[in-house]
Amino acid sequence: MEALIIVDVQNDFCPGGALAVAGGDEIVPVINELARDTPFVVATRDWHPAAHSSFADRGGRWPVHCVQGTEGAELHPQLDARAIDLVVDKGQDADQPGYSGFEDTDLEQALRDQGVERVDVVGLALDYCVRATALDAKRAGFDVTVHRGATRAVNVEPGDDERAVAELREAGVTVVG
Ligand code: VGL
Ligand code: ZN
Repeated sequence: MEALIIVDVQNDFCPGGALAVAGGDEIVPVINELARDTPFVVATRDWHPAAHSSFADRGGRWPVHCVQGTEGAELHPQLDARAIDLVVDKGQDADQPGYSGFEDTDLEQALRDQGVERVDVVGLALDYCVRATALDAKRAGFDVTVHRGATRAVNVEPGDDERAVAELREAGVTVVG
């Protein structure tokens, strides 16, 4: 059994959003196509409390983004909601960045309950939450593939995307175009 994990395809990570990732919206049609071909589809949401340690106003590295219940935290409107079986909210602990969809969530249990063995990971951002989610999936024992063309990177430092891909491969994650 195979699952697709769509990581953080939310308004705040798309152009016009608080922490916009270049080309973040371009991956939506690609993801919708993958979702149609996958039996179990999970969408994660970065879902921070209004006061979060990763926010610049609290000394963190990111602008305020994906605050629970705001429009910026909603999934991108063009993402095919009918194809999504489960939404997993993460990043709710004010003291942790909460990059991985497996961190303090029941995602692993939900995948096990479905009999999932292989997971495909796509979404935003390649060098943060996609990276962390794919690495945790691999650590949990799933067979993991990242579809790079269905991701975009923040690239705070040039080359962060390539470093993320190298690290994923090193960990045994398959990265395809
Ligand atoms: C993310 C930075 C801060 C992500 C989330 O979804 O990749 N990046 N919070
Ligand atoms: Zn965040």
